[in-house]
Amino acid sequence: MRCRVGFVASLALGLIGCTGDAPPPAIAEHDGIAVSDAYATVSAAPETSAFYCTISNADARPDTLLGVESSAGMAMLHSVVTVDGRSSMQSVPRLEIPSRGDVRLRPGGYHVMLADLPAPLRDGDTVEIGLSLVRAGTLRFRAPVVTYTDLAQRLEQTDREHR
Ligand SMILES: [Cu+2]
Repeated sequence: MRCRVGFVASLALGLIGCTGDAPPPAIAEHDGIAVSDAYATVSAAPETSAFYCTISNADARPDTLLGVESSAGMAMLHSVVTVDGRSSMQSVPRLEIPSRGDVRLRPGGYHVMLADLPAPLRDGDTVEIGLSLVRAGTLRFRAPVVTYTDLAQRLEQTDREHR
């Protein structure tokens, strides 16, 4: 068990309990593929935002993410590439989710770009996201919109507990 701080207190308060090595709770699950840590961020520019999550594969076979859809604007899978100290975003046509492994969409790496938003995303909003995979099909779920500070804290917490 990796949790050191306030196990009993957390349980008593109904906060995030210590889960040891268990994966974070999935908000969508099908055919071995599970989505957790799903958050969209408050729009930094009026018409764009980003979505992050963890995609886990409990199956012995890999799967492939082929497409993303969103109730808010147009969704595109991107990665960040750095060449000569300069970072830019690149479109990613397909992303393999390894067998018995996971892919983490995180700031500075893979992310879903939300563009052409009809209105800026605000703290407390919810977006509907669909992830289409070759084997598992399309997983649809809702993700809360949080500030970048909140996002960083939440992801840091789960990544620390589930390395
Ligand atoms: Cu992007």
